[in-house]
Amino acid sequence: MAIGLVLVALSGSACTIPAFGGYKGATDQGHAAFHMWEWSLLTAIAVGAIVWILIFWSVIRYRKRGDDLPKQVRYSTPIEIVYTVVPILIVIGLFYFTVIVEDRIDAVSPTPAVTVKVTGFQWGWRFDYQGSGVSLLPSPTHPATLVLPVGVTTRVNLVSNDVVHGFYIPAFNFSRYAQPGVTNTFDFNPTESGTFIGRCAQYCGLYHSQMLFSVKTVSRGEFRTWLAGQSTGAAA
Ligand SMILES: [Cu+2]
Repeated sequence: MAIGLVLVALSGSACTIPAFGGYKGATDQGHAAFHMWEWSLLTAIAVGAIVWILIFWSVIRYRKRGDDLPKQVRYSTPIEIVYTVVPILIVIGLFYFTVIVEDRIDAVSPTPAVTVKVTGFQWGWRFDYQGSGVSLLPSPTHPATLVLPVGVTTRVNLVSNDVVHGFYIPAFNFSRYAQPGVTNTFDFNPTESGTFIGRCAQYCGLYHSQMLFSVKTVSRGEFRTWLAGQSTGAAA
């Protein structure tokens, strides 16, 4: 099982390999999340570097050399203004870019090429391709595989049949609750073909750990052929 998961992880292309401690994202939305993470981390490194430099500089420059203490002051208005204003500007910047990126990730196209209803249930995932009659159900030994075309928009309508589940695709940098009575709607625009692991990210009961699924991204042509094959199977 573990070897299988490693193979699945390796079978994805370069973009599934973590960078900066995160996935680069195999969708447009996932790329946006990755760049947010990348720049937040670079900002944190820059702030950390400035703090460490200031610490070491003051430790070395003002170390005790005899009893001649430096000039003692109660406060320094310019420094206090700087260390109040600069963090506020950083927080405003992070907030601004977070809103921009979240809007990008949550944006839904009025004309998706494919619409899939994803249903979480105790304990598995069901994928219904709207307008084609194709339904993919897991078996105890074979989790279902969500097949998506690369380069076009797939709309996902996410629901739950029973309790709260977490629809999580690490390589897409994407996770969303599947909640009973609520439909969560979002789009995926896959940018590369590959096979990626999916998980339930919300502890949902006894067999939560078996709520696995796979995501396979294929070219548009391969997707059409696959869907037609599944439809014929469904009709038969
Ligand atoms: Cu679950």
